[in-house]
Order: sequence, then structure tokens, then C-alpha cells
Amino acid sequence: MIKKWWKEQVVYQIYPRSFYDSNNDGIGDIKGIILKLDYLKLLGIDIIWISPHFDSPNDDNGYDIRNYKKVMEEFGSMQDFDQLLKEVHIRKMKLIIDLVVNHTSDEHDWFIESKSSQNNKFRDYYIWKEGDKKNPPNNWTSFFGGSAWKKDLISNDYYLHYFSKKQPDLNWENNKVRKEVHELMKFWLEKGIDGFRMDVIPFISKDQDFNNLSKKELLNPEKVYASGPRLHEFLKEMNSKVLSKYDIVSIGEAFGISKDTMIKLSDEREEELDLVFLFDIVRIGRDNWIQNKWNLVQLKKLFKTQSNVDEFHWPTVFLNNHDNPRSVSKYGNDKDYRIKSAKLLAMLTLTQRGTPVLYQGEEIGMTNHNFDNLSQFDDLEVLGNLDKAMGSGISKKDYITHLNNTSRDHSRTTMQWSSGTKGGFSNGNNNWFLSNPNHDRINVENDLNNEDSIFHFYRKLLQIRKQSKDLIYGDYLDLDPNHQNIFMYQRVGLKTTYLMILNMSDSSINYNFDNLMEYSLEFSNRNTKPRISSKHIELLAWDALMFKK
Ligand code: TEU
Ligand code: CA
Repeated sequence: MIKKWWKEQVVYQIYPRSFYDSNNDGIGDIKGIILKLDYLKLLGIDIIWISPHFDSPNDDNGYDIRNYKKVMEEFGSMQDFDQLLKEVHIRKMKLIIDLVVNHTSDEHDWFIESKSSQNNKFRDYYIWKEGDKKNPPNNWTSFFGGSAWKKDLISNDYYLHYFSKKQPDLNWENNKVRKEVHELMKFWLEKGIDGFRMDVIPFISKDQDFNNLSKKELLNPEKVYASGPRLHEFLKEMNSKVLSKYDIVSIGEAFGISKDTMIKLSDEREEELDLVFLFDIVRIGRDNWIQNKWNLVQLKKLFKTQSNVDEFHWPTVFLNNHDNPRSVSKYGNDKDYRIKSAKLLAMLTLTQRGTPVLYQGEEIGMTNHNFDNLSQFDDLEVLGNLDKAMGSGISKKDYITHLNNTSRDHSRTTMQWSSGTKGGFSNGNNNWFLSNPNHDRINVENDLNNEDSIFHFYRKLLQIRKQSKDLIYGDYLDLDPNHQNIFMYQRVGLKTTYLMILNMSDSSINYNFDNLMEYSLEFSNRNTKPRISSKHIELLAWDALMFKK
């Protein structure tokens, strides 16, 4: 096992728009992040990942970039960014930025040139095809609804867009595009950033046959989009020309990849990417906007698969991000056991094998928002998928019910700093998005003042993790993969073995376990000691216990 700083550290994702507004225009900004760095340092964060901070018309909140070398005006200036990087480094933390290069905004200069005529020298920066009579070139679909092709009126050709029509896909077959990407990466690396999170990176290579998808493939087009023939070649090239020249971390958002692709992409010997975000855990039971039932046995299997590839693979561990609902609402119980179950999820995230990635608000147990009509949503995906949802025979009301479990907007409500108006996110009165009304109870101020809070639970666990290489690098062993309610696993280190027992249910359980007497209790989310006999342990609802020997 090769030791690396990014295996030992903990990442915290910031969605700048919703994090903290320093100038009261209702939009979170870079100065706002700077003001909260001491808070993140106190929590024990090492690496901060910010969602896109580049100039953008914000069709998809910054995942549509107009200019890669300019900061989004609403977020501040390049000077503010430089200041942020400096302040992060002063605090001995690291900063990684979001690299969105599968597509640009349709307002990027390259696309404006590209669409201006068929002979333009930027024409080949994007993917243009003639239509098939009156239809698009093929039946590929966009994740935000409808065809993945849009007809352009100037040349009557179609361009490809896997996401919104304002996010045209770049043509990676073109050497010049790849050079541009390498160059813009170096621009930020030379400033001293510490790495990239790479947006939908498996999609960059397109199968040049552009065949129609089968009915089955249409249900999950990402599986096809993520298996382009030149993906590994493009990543190896990027690695040798750019990444390998800096001591940084690369994390690929690996939507849609097969297990084989995952194994190759993040194999240390292949020199492609350091880490990947897999979707299996965060999307368990998901089918588009529908959340189906899932169970703990399935979840445990997913953890086992990603942990036990071999010593050349290192996973990431996360239960939230800006594209998914809040973890306490999905995996915990955000009603009767919000605090306790959020702490359990903290223990799960911070004691698995892999680099933990936390998401803003997770550390205080922020919950899903309760939406009661479509106009309350901001995400373009909600309206984008409306026709398809209606077409599947459900009512608007049902669609909203589903979205209350699955919408990306749950994680984008503004950060809850205090019980004040709008949760202390901004002092203005024109916020870009909602604050969850439960900010009156769930907020950073409350958590900081209470030693027993979710925040302090995360902080203490992060300290424990930092002090033990065995907890970080130890082997992962699921001791009871078939239990329906209990997740019990070991991390077996060179000197110390850790044992986690998590009761992921609302019931008390008298659990049979033989060798507990050999262990001592290290940390837990209980106020009282659990009763342990030579053969049993009494577990209360949502108990999370860490033992060691
Ligand atoms: O996400 C891609 C992705 O996997 C999801 O957005 C997915 O397509 C969607 O949630 C389906 O339900 C990345 C970014 O994280 C996301 O915010 C962007 O919207 C998307 O790429 C396009 O850049
Ligand atoms: Ca602002």
C-alpha cells in the first residue's frame, strides 16, 4: 500500500452559491468562503473542493462555463480567488477546483465561433452532425430531458449536448481541444491549486459510430456515454502532459462507468486518475426521479465491493453532494432520530476505507427540504424531466412527491449558519434560493455551542482518524454482511484493530457477538455505556459504537 496525503485527508465540498453571502446580494461568494475558513479548520477539514467558480451564464449553476480563466462575477474577482487560495494555504489546508471539460457553455467564445459557419476554424471544437431527414442524427437523450441534439439555425446541423442545450459537448477527438484543456489546467495549477474534481470525465470520448441506443440502453444512457473507446488514452495523455508534473490529487466524477472501467481508471499503476466518485452508494435504489426501496444488505455489499478491489485502488466515501438529497434524510431518520442517525452516518463515512468527502451542512445534519409546488424548485433538471415524468403516467403531484426524495435542490438550499432570518446565509432579502425553515433549530451556531452536537461529533471523529494510520490504512472486513439492520465492520491495522457496530434502525436490538470483551469502547453517539456481556451487546436505535483492540 502506497501512502499518499490524499488518502489520509478529508475533503469538504462547498457549493459556493449556497455557502455564505458576504455582500448581501443573495448569492454566496468567494469572500464568504474566506470568512468561513476558520470554521472549516476547527471542524478538521484538510481539503476544500469548490463547485465551479468560473464565468458562466448559470444555466446549470456554473457547470456551463463561458470563460475558464475568469471568475464568475457574482462570486467575486480573480483577486478574491487568489486571496482564497492564499488563505487556505496559510491554514495548511488545500484547495481543489471543479474541472468541467466534457462540455462548455453555448456562450463560450469557442462555441460562438464554432456555430458561426461550417468553415470556421473552431467548427471541430464541438460535435456537429447532419440530421437524419427531419430527425436528429440519432436517438441519444439528454440528462435534462429530450434529445441530446439541437438543431442550429445557421447551418442546419445538429450539435451534441448530453446535458442542457446550453452545454454543448466538446469534441475530444480534436487535438486542439485537448491542448486547450491541458493549457487551462496548467493556468490554474500554476496558481498553486491542489487538484481537480473532474465533472463527468468518463463521457469525454464519444463512440464515433454514433449508433442509436437500444431500448434498454435508453434507460441508462450514461452507461454507453461512459464507455467511449478513447477514454483511457485521453486520460493517460492528460496525466503525462499535466497531472504528473504537479503534486496534486485528481478525482473523477465517474457517472455511468462499469466496474472494469473503474478498476482501470483509478489503478495507481495505470497513471490516469487518483480517485473516482462512484454513484452506486449515493444512488442506491434510484431510478431517475424515483427513489425505490433499498436495504442495508445491498448497501453493505456496495461498500465491500469498492473497498476490496486491491491495494492499488483507493476509494472515496461520501453520502451527499450537490446532485443528491441529504444523507440524514436518505440513510438516517431525519424525524425522530435526526441527531443520533446523523452521528451514525458520520461514523460510517469517516471509518470506512477511503478518502471521506463531506458536503456543506452535513456536519450539522441538514435535512431535505419539503417542496410543495414545482415553482419552488430551481434545478433545470426538474422542469427538464417534467414531460418524461408525465409521459410515464404520473401526476404532477406524484412527481413532486418523488422529487421530495430525490431532487438535487435538497442539497442546494442555503447553508444554515444561525437561527436568524434566512438562516444567517445573507443579510440581504433577495436570496437566490430557499433556506430550509428548520434553520430555527438546525444551524451552525447551535451546534458550535453544544458539545454534544453533530458538529462536535464530526470534529472529534476527525481527530481520532487523524491520529491513527491503522484506522486510515487498515484492511476492511464486513463481519456480518447479511444482517438487515446492523452494519458491523473491522478495520484491521498493523497494531490496532477497530470495530464499528452501527445499528441502522429505529429499534433496540440485543445483538449476539462473542469477542467483544477483547475490545475497549473508543467512541460512540450514546450518553450511556452500552451493556455488554460475554455473548451479547444491547444496542439502542441508531447506536454507533467504535471499539478498538
Ligand atoms: O453531474 C453529472 C451527473 O451525474 C448528474 O448531474 C446526473 O446527470 C443528474 O443528477 C441526473 O439525475 C455533473 C455535475 O455534478 C452536475 O451538477 C452537472 O449538472 C452535470 O455534471 C453537468 O455538468
Ligand atoms: Ca454575494
